[in-house]
Amino acid sequence: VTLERELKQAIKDGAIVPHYQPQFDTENGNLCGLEVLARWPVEQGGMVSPGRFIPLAEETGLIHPLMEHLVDSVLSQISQWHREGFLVPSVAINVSAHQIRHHRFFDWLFEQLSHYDLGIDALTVEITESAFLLDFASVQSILEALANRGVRLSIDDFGTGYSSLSYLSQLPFQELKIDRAFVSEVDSSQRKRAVVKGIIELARALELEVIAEGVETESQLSQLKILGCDSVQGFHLAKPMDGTSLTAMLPPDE
Ligand code: G
Ligand code: G
Ligand code: G
Ligand code: MN
Ligand code: NA
Repeated sequence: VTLERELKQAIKDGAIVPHYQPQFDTENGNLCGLEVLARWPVEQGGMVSPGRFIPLAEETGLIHPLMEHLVDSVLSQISQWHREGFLVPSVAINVSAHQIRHHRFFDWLFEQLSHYDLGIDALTVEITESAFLLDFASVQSILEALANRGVRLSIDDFGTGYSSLSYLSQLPFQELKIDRAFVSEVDSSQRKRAVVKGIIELARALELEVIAEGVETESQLSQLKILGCDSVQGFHLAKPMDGTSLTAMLPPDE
């Protein structure tokens, strides 16, 4: 109850802030995307883990004001970067299974994009694979409506959802994110490597771009390049950082 009250207050105070983790093109090493990760800094340089407050926010319905606050900060940051002359790659936001059923969130999102004079291509929406386990038909129709409006959809944590692969061909994703559980052993386990290879082949057959998350070593990175992964994200390349630090990584928009 205390943490819930503190979370509510933190949302109200704007104390939960977006951090951005860079994503890199494996072919040329260029920055090709950013993933927004919510951070709740507390006194003495500490952080409340999102692994704690995101599930709490979902249980209590606070995920709605939390995400509205976060996305508003992100759009404001993107539009500031544009004004400063930077080229900003697509920025991925995590949308939970809970929230995706909440139609108002997307209506609100489209309004905010036009408020900030940003195109829909400014954002990518990441949806975790387990979101489809609940109610495939309704998630499918929501995703189709979003895709029809031009939203770039990415399937997050791929490989962990224990769901049938047949759904993948029935959903309008543009990108597949290989879960770090596979990435962490891509260079040490033949079996994990075979799984990653299979996921990439599947993605190719379905014309999806493939990103690997949780890349922590040079050896993982080189295996992923050999296997043909399009892009990579992980501590080895860059950690999530606040908007000010991220600015230094953006190229000029020429
Ligand atoms: O940043 P970190 O890996 O600690 O995040 C832990 C979990 O919290 C991850 O599953 C991540 O997807 C989730 N998470 C982080 N930021 C957000 C957010 O803004 N919205 C949602 N729905 N989940 C988030
Ligand atoms: O669930 P989702 O994939 O959105 O969560 C991303 C989470 O992974 C974030 O909490 C982020 O901080 C974390 N993360 C990012 N890069 C790495 C990495 O290289 N290794 C590990 N272990 N976690 C990472
Ligand atoms: O060299 P530069 O500062 O632009 O690199 C930014 C980040 O990209 C660094 O963290 C670096 O490790 C990573 N990086 C450098 N070369 C490559 C590459 O060939 N492929 C990928 N995916 N990342 C790279
Ligand atoms: Mn994610
Ligand atoms: Na993930």
